[in-house]
Amino acid sequence: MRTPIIAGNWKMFKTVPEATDFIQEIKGKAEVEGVESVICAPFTNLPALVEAVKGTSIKIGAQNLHFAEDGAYTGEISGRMLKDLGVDYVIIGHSERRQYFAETDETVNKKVHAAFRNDLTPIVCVGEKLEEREAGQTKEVCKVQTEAAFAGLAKDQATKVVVAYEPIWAIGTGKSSTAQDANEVIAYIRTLITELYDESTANVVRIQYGGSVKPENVTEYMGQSDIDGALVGGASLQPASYIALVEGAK
Ligand code: G2H
Repeated sequence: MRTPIIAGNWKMFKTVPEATDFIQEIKGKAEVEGVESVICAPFTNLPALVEAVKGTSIKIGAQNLHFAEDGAYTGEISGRMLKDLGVDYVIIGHSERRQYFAETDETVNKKVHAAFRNDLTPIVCVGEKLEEREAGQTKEVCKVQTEAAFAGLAKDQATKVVVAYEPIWAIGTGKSSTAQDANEVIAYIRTLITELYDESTANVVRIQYGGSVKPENVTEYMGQSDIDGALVGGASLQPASYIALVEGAK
């Protein structure tokens, strides 16, 4: 009922030629019926990538946006600018942005609204730090972040949000959450959406797992009842590995 979604988060990797070569290599391969495939690339790559994926089912996303449409915000990029390029998705509130760039639950929510104003699909990241997990606060942290992200969204907007549950201690560390643990938290996030809206809304919201996902473990995550895909960093940077991830999400 929910279409699985694999999103590669390239973070601050790849020049334009590297990015377009990658698309040439995955064309026709990282295109599996019934799986949505999204590459979230640095801003500089986006125009070339939108062009490179024309005629394929691969979608392009950004990794951030500013919450205003335009204005005196040196160095920032707005949703209006992304839409103008032909971008479809945007990652919002990744833990690296929360940690290094002072992103807060409030700015995440403003950015989610900015995404919808510009007809972009937000991939909203939530997840706990290691000390929060060890203190038994995983669900509480996810609740606060999820409720803040969805604040003020109408039901039809809420159904389109993609949530990425990324326990911070599992990001880029090689330590992944077990599929069962990730599923338990993701099922909990779904109950939060039921409380905020209703069951039919919660049943269509796609919730990904993220944190050291690779071709070797993607099928285990995808086999869980509530996990609808993966947000993948390191393992999305090589064409063969990315293709295997999309195939593994079938
Ligand atoms: C988490 C993830 C991508 P990685 O940041 O969002 O990265 O797969 O390298 O842990």
